[in-house]
Amino acid sequence: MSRTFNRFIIGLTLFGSFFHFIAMGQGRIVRSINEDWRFIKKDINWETSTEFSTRWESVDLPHTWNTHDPFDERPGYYRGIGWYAYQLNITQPTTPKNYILHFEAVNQEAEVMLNGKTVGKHLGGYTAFSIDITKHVRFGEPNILLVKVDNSHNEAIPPLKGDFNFYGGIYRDVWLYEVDRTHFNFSEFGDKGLFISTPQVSKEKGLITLKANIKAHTNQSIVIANKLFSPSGNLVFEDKQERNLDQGENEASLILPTVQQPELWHPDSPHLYRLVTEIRDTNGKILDNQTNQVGFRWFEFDAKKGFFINGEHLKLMGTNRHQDYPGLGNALSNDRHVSDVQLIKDMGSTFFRTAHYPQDPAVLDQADRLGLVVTMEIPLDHDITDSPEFLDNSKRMMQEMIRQNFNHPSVAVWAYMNEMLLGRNWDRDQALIQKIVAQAKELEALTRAEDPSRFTMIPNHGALDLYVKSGLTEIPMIVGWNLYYGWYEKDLNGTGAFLDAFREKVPNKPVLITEYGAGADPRIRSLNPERFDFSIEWQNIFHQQNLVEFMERDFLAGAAIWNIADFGSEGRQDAEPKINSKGIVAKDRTPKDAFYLNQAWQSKKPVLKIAGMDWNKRMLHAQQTFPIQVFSNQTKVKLWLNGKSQGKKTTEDHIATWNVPLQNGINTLRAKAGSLEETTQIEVQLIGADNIDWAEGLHVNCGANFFFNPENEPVIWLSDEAYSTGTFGYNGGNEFRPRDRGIGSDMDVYGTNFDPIYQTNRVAPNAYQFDVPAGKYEVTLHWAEVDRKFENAGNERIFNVSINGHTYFKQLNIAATYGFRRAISKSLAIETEGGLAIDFEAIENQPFISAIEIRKLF
Ligand code: GCB
Repeated sequence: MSRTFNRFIIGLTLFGSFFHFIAMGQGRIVRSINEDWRFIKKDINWETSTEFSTRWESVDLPHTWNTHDPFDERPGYYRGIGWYAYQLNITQPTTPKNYILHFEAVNQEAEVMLNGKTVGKHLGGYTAFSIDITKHVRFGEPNILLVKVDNSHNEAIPPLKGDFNFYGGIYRDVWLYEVDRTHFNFSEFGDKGLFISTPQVSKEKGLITLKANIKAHTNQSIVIANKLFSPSGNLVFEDKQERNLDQGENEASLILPTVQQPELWHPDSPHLYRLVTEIRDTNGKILDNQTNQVGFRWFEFDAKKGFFINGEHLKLMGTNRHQDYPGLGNALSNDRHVSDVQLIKDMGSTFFRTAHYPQDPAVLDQADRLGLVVTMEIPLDHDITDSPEFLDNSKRMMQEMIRQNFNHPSVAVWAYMNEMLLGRNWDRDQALIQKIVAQAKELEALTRAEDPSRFTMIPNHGALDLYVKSGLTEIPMIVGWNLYYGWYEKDLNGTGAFLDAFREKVPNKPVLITEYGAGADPRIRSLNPERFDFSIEWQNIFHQQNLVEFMERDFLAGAAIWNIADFGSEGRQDAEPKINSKGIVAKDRTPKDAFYLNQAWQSKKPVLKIAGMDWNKRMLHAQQTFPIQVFSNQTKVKLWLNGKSQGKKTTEDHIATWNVPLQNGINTLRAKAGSLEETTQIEVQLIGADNIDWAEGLHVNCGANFFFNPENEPVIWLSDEAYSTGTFGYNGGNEFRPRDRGIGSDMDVYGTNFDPIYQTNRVAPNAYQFDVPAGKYEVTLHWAEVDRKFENAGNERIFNVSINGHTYFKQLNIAATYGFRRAISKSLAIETEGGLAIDFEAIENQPFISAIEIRKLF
């Protein structure tokens, strides 16, 4: 042992535990090695490094080093090298054993060293890999396991791009297997050496076939014993088949006894059988064993009629799912994975897509248990590299994904390539498009060869003609479309027409909507929702319209919402920068309205939910009535406001709407449909002539059509309003609409977490008028220059601002003085005999204002 190594061991002896494996012929022993690792976020030369003991932090797996840096205001996050160390102690077994390390996923390149020797490497961040370390294990003394992890951009490894964070680290579980020297092979594809198929299933009969890959220590005879237990735990059959093995790897195919009248796996009744498979020696001693769940079901996708399971039609309605949680990055516990899948089920869904990569084994186990049909894909997102390495890596990922997840009854579709033609143009990019098509063909052929029992799919973005022309729509068995009509595309009603056009152009391919979604920031609410305002209410409108279009089309096999939960995406600059807010639940999994709306459409259980339940503190501009919606799958719903009936309504496409006279103070809303009942309380403050509490303060989000309620803040920012006597409002000017897609800027505004205040502006107002009584006021004016037209020196906006005739800001030049996209606030103490008039006078270009706060001091 080298000196360096000794020193390293000394540095690490505080952690690690001894594994006492007791060999009793009971088969394999499987243990996690997640606790008490050491980690350093930089590259080291481990042979010469002196930092082992002092500078490494103690971490548990799952772990990522990017929990926070993708979310700060600095562009980028650490994509580089990190090192992990673990001290593995293994006692000498009584009979020789093999030791296999199994990493569920490491993002994205891993080099594993044991006792100073490289024992394995793996490329790709979303699939598992196994390493047989037997030869390198030292019994009874510390074994030093080092893992070098690199999440740098690598042209040869998908994904090259993507609207999600490529968090680096050992972010899923690591396991140590102790097995007999003859065992199910842990192949180079990260699988467990046993592939279960159900090639014949009907209501009458179910047939299970097995392909076992067994590594034999020597030429020997073995028995493969299978026990199948029914969903209720009764033994269905016991089967034993003898095989002669040659030393090394052996393939064994087995046909198991037919199961009569199998209990079928279906979203409504996900019956799972348990199959215990053992390798025994001829004396009956168990050498190795594994247990798998088996589901008897059959799937069909039809271009005209959609999806069928076990011969029954089922519209696959569900969501997409990313592995992402605030403060954890991608390093979620199995409990969190499981509860996300539960959430999908709770919504009444029957389906989800693991976009854009294979996910944790816990996800698929839960999908099997809950009866959710899954489409799973490799992370080939938006771009390829035209290189043999890239294609080889993609193919390898595909094989790994398929072999590792083969036994899950929930998986119906294997997919690869997401939106490959986004931003491409046939005339300009024809050569590249053809290369993409060529890679697609190879992946398709490989997938069909690996698993003829499932379907293949490519999800595309909405450029119908381009995909058809390229030939990409002809390659997979199912075509997926990511459609954002009413979000990226203006036309809210466009989805149906798109689908019809596709059906006409490509009549023979089954079709799934693989994504549809609209961003919604739970802090933003609107009575006049519009596309791209990030209001909860626009998300509802978007979902409602799309759901109507989907249900009208029988040929559509199903649709998956983008996304079940909000997730981190460092490049995004939406209302909450760095977050993709198209989730129907928030980052912390609090449901948004759209969750309940979808539940009303999808669930077979009775649903009744008053929309906006979590918008329970409202400051509203006084008006006669306000809309209240109830989402329900019941036909008739009755509503009461403060004990007074508002009448019974028939739900239309699962929504009933009333206009109700909300009052100042607490409003109690009660909805009832049959025996279902829901009550909610909303505290309302109506802002009207002469009833403004100026001492409490008034906050106006200039240029905004929405209310902004920052979390844990006592403040509600009001939408912008034209002036009316006795209240407040603007006089002249326009909302800042820099893009054709909607209100406000798409920019991360620095120096604030309240970006929606600064992303929207009122441009060229003549004045804002506040009809305050006499007194002393604090007036705070907010600005951020977020209009790219005025970013550069020489073309800035310069203006004066006066209040009640006095010019407080002369030649104000926000961009030049404070910088572009930087939030600033200026407070003034002002005395008035009554009224505050804030006037804007242009000097260069048009003046603007982001927000105004008025608070009476005395
Ligand atoms: C897409 C992508 C997905 C994005 C989504 C969005 O089409 O497939 O990765 O996150 O759109 O929100 O823009």
